[in-house]
This record gives sequence, C-alpha cells and structure tokens, in this order.
Amino acid sequence: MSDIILHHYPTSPFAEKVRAILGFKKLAWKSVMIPVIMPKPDMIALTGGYRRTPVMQIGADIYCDTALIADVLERIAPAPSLYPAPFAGMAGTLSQWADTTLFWTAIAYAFQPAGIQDMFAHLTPEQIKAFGADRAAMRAGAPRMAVAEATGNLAEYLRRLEDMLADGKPFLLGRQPTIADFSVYHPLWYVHNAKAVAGILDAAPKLSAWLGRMEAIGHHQFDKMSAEQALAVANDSTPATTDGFPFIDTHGVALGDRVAIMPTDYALDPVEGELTLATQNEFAIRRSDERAGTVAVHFPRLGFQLKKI
Ligand SMILES: N[C@@H](CCC(=O)N[C@@H](CS)C(=O)NCC(=O)O)C(=O)O
Repeated sequence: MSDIILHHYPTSPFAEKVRAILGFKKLAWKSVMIPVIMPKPDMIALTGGYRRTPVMQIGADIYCDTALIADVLERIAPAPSLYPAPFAGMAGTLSQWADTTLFWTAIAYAFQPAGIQDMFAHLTPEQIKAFGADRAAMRAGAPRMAVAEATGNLAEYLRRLEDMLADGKPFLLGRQPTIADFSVYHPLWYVHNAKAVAGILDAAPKLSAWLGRMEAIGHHQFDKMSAEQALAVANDSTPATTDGFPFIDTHGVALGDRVAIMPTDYALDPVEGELTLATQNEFAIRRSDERAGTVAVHFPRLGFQLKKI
C-alpha cells in the first residue's frame, strides 16, 4: 500500500483527532504541513476545491472529512477497532454530535478574548486579523454562539461526559476507546490548550483524567513530507479501483455523471468531477489536475451534498 499522507497543521483539532487515531492503530504516516488560512494551492490541487483540515491522501486517492478518514483507517487496520460491537451505532452517533455540536460550542467558548490572547500570542495583529477574515469568509455568515451561551452549554456537556465515566470505566463507552472518544477528545484538547480558559475542565476530574489518557495515545511514527512530494505521489499513482462496491443512488445519478460535491454546513466550496463511487456512506469523484494528475476525491455522505451538473 502507498503511504498514508496527512495534510494538516499542528493546532487543528480535527487533525488532532486523526493523528490520535493513527496513534491508536499504530499506523506509520507522512506529515504534510498546510497553511492555516487560504490560499492553500498545493492542497487544493489535490482536492479540487475542498479546503478544510485535515485531508488524507493515499496515492491518488484523497479523503475529505475525518468521519470518512476514520472509516478508511479502520479498513486499513481493523484492530484495534474504532467501532467495536455492540457499540458501533452508539459510538458513531456520539461521534457525530461531538464533531458538530460539541466542537462548535468548544470553539465559541475558546474564542473569548482571554482564550484568543492565549492561543494567538505568537501571531502579529495583522495575522490575527487575516485569520478572523478567513474564518468569517469560510462561515459565510453562519450564526456563531455567544460566549455566554457557549460557557453554559459547554459546562453542561462536560457534566454529561463526566457522568458517562461515573462507573469507573476508562473510556466513554467501555474499556477501549471508540470513535466517540476521538471525536469528544479533539474539541476538549483545544479547550485544554487555551490555558487561560481551560479551567472549565477542572469541574470534571474524571473527564480530565480521560483527556490525559487520550493524549497519551500519541501520534505513532511519522516523517515529514513536502507538498511537492505529495503532489508527485499523486501524479505517479492511479486511483484505487472502485469495482465491486455497491452503487447506491439517492440523487437520480449514474456512475460517470458529472457532479459537484460540497459540505452542507460551512466552507461550501464545490468539488467537481465524474462520479465513480456512491456507497451507503461514501462518494468519490474522479478529476484531473495539471499538478496532481488524475485523482479520486472521496467524501462521506453525512454532512455533504451532491448535485448533478
Ligand atoms: N467535518 C470536518 C470538519 C473539519 C474542520 O472544520 N476543520 C477545521 C480545522 S480544525 C477547518 O477546516 N478550519 C479551516 C481551515 O483549516 O482551513 C471533518 O471532520 O474533517
């Protein structure tokens, strides 16, 4: 198999989710640093427009969104499982809640003035302004929770999560981490790192100890790779075959049709190409790029919309 290449930056919570899953599964990987704000020309050459962080590349296959990345890593290394029976349904549902509701609550909480000062201490005022403008454009006017609501909601979520650990089990659903642990971990890791506002976690001691256990999983073994090298890998590879996968149509489309796929919530940049895969939880489209060659860009169904062009 080609190398697992992660396109990411150190402070991204969703990237931390994948780094920790790679650590859990003890998979070696290559690390490509991407810019924190647009433009991201090298990564966009691979994705065709998708700009969110992280993106995983295996040869000429590009995987968008950490829910799908987790599924693909599970296919590559089934043990230890992220979806152990009989918790798979519960773990997936809790994970989706954490990646959306808990994540945006944690972000709104961490981005209060004291948190910003802490997290952005190393940036110039111009860089902070550029970051704010980039994220405002990405969110395109989507409403943002006020700090007061975020504080109250996060405190309530922390109480509920603390309660899940009340019976002494080490992870949220039992003796081993599941996908739910990794999804709850990354927003709380972000709050924990915003030292000036991290005190909110002190009210949940079992959860704080759990956070320490999650962080201790680590990131396993990785080597740096340049964006140019990653583009060369894509260019020298052919997308993996999609033969044998069931085709499930819910849009009135056929394989080979030209379609556009984009998120349903924010960063609504469409990626266009020819539909090559539509399973119960995944889409893929083939596109050609001057720098990346022919690549297959994959998305999960949940959180994405597909339109025929
Ligand atoms: N549902 C997506 C969310 C990814 C996401 O929102 N990532 C943040 C960083 S943690 C992002 O893309 N921010 C803008 C950027 O990095 O350009 C996933 O699971 O991958």
